Amino acid sequence: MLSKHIVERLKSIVGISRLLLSKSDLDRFGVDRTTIWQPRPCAVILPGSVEEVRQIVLVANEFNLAIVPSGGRTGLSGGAVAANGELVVAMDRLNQVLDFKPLERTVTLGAGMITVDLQTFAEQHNLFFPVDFAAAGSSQIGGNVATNAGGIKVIAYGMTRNWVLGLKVVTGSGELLDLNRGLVKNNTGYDLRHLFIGSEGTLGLICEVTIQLTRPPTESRVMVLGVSHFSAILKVLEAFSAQIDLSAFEFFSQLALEKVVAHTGCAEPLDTAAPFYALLEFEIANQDLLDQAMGIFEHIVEQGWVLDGVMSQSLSQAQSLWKLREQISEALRQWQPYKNDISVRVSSMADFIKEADQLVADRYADFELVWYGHIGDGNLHLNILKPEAMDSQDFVASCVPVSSEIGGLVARYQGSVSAEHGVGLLKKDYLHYSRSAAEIDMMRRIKKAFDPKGLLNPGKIFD
Ligand code: S2G
Ligand code: ZN
Repeated sequence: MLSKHIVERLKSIVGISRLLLSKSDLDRFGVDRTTIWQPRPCAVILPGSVEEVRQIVLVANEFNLAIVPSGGRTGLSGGAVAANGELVVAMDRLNQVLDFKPLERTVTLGAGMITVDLQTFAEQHNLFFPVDFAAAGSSQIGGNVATNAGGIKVIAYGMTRNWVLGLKVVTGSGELLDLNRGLVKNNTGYDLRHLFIGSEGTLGLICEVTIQLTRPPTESRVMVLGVSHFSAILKVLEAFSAQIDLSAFEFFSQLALEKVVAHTGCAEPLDTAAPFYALLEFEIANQDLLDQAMGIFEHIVEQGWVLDGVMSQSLSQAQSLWKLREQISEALRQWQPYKNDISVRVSSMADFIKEADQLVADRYADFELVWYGHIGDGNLHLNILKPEAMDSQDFVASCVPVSSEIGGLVARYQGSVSAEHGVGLLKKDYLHYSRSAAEIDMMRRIKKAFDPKGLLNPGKIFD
């Protein structure tokens, strides 16, 4: 509970209507898309400028008040959970386009801009922001930077990190840093912006972002292929990527498709069901590329890797096919899935999948498992569905030991226990499978430099 004095101090910065104290606001702003932790922030504050963010952080330092930075709260690892009386600093009001430089194809915007609004702004200026994922309609660009968001186009465009040319951040001690300021070339010591990208709000509050945009893709085609077995997916990836620059290479299991069809009413993509499906997208600059793609398709069918397939003939058909992949997460929500978001090097994927599939089939014999994800960049999502009648806490408790075994397997492949969703609270106990004790100690020392009192998102990533 905040003291009256602190409430007055905070109200004097943002104005009375921008300090929220009602239970409904605390519940709404105090949690992300995880369902494990109860939201218990002391208050929610919505600054209207970078200077107001700085003033809030200075007050927090004066009273040792912990802060949880908040964007769209679409995270899946508890990175935006405020369960211990923290002050939630919500960036929603910092949502304007501040500067657009057509010659550079760069745009500077407030951290609170919704991702899809940036995508739309780019399209309106015949440009393209190439980071895309299911939650883009409600996530904020500041949160995308803080979690180095990935999504469905990483195979061609990389993660959010690749598109950040400048950051204005307020550190945990209230210092304002204006990093890189949109420069393409700048070799003047450590590039501090890259420490903040992916830091999950533990080093500073991201207030403004300068983004590099790029040319829009030419006309593209989407294919959905029915694949005969898990490891054949990698054969299909090899066959296409040897000849064609892919914009996306996703996969999902038959069970994922069944859940999406039931949830959305979408039509099945193929007449014949298959154990797995590959969804790939590529630009067709000319007819030769289209012929090449058809030639590859005939080859992978002859090899027995693919049973059937469909290629989009229009933008709306491409969007319908993408919907089968993009709706998976939403379609699974009702089962409160326990999520594994893992990655290994693409060249190790075939061996890794064999071992992982065997491990989880044995250890999760009684649960429904849904495999899907961005297999083209080495990222697998494994969702364990909670049986309807099972208590949530018991379910999570039964998944934890298996997650440790999966973590051990990931470690053996020198992979990541959090490919794109971040560590937050959910993956803290598994961090050591992917980061050495020396690295984690170094991260603690870096945090000490930027947030000496440990006020920013305490308990996230590591203690
Ligand atoms: C995806 C979305 C989050 C989830 O669909 O690629 O990253 O539910 C996921 O796993
Ligand atoms: Zn994903």
